[in-house]
Amino acid sequence: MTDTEYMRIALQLAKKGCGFTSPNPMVGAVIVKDGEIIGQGYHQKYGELHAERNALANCKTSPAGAAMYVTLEPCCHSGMTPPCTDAILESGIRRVVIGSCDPNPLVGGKGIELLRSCGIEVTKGVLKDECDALNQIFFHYIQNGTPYVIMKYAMTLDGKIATRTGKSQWITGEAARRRVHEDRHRYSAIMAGVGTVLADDPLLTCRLENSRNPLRIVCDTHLKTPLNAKLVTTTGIAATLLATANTDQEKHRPYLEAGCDILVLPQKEGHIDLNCLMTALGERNIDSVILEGGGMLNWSALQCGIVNKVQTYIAPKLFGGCGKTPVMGFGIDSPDQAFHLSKPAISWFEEDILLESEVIRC
Ligand code: AOF
Ligand code: ZN
Repeated sequence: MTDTEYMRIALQLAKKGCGFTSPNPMVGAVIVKDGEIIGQGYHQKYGELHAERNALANCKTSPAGAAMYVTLEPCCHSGMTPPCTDAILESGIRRVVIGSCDPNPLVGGKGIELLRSCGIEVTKGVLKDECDALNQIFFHYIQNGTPYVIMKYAMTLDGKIATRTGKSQWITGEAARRRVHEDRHRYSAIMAGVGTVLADDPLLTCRLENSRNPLRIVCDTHLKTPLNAKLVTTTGIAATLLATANTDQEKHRPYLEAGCDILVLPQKEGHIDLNCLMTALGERNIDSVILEGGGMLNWSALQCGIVNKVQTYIAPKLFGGCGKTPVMGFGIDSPDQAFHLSKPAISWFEEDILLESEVIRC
C-alpha cells in the first residue's frame, strides 16, 4: 500500500472522534511495519490521550523501526497530555508521515523540527487537503480564539423559510434533517434568536443515537424567553445559555432556578453585542456554533462579521406570499454592497439540495 492509502485509513480513524474531541482536533494514526499495519488509534475524547499514543498502545508487535501515519503533526508540548513526540522517540519509530501541519502556536512546525533533529524521517502534506478539511473548525478556533460559525437555514425554491402564516415544519425532507442532526452532534453550540423561540418553541437537541447535544444559546436582549419554553424546561437533557443585556438579578432568578445559564453582554444598536458573545463563548471552550437564527439575527450576525460559512438547504417547493426569508434586517441598497460567498459545494439529500459557501472577507 502507498503512503496515501495508509493516510486514508488514518483519516477514517480520525473521524470516529467526531463530536467528542472539541475544542481539540480529530486525529487518527496508523503504525506500519514491513508492509503490515501493527497498530491503529485515534483521539477519542477531549482531554484524553492523543491519536499517536493510542496507536502506540495498541501495537501488536514492537513499533521499533516502523512508520507512523498521522493526520496531524505530532505535538511537542505538555498540555493535558505529555508530548507525542516523546512517545514517538521512545518507541523507536523511524519514519513519520503527516497530513496537516498543526497551526496551534505551541506546535506550529516545532513537532516536525524536533522529530527531524532526532534523526526521524518526516514526510508531510500527504492527503493535506482532506486532513485540513477535517479540522477546519479546530484550525479556525486555535488561531482566532472564537468559534467557527455556520449560518444554517432551509428554504423553498422561492426563498421562503416559512409560509405566510409563519409555519415552517417541514421544509426539507427526512434525509436533509438527518444531516442537520449530524451537525448538531459535531458542533459545540447551536444559537437561535428569541423571536424563533417565541414562534417555534424549538428543542434544538440532537436526535441521533450515541450522540451529544450542543450547548443551546438564545440571543435574548431583553430576556423575553418564556419560562415554559422547551429550552428552559429541558435543561436536564441539554444545557441552555441565555445571552442577554438585561442586568436585573430578579429577572434572572427563575431562569437560573430552571437550570439555565445567563451571560450578560453589552448592547450594540439595540441588540446584544454578538462579537462580545463570540469572545465569551471562545473563552468557554466553544469552538463552533450553528446559527439557526431567524432573518433578523442572521442579518445582525452577517453585519458583525461573525459568520464563517453559510449552509443553505433548498427544497423543491414554492410557498409564495409574504413568508419570511433567511436574511432580513435592513438590507443593502446596491448589489455591489452584497456579502460575498465562495463558490458553493453542492450535495443532495433525496430531493433536497445543500449549498455550502464560505463567507469571503473583503
Ligand atoms: C488532541 N488530540 O490526537 C492530537 C492533538 O492539551 P492536550 O495535551 O490534549 O493537547 C492539545 C493539542 O495537541 C491540540 O491543540 C493540538 O495542537 C495537539 N494535537 N490534540 O487533542 C490529538 N494529536
Ligand atoms: Zn499529541
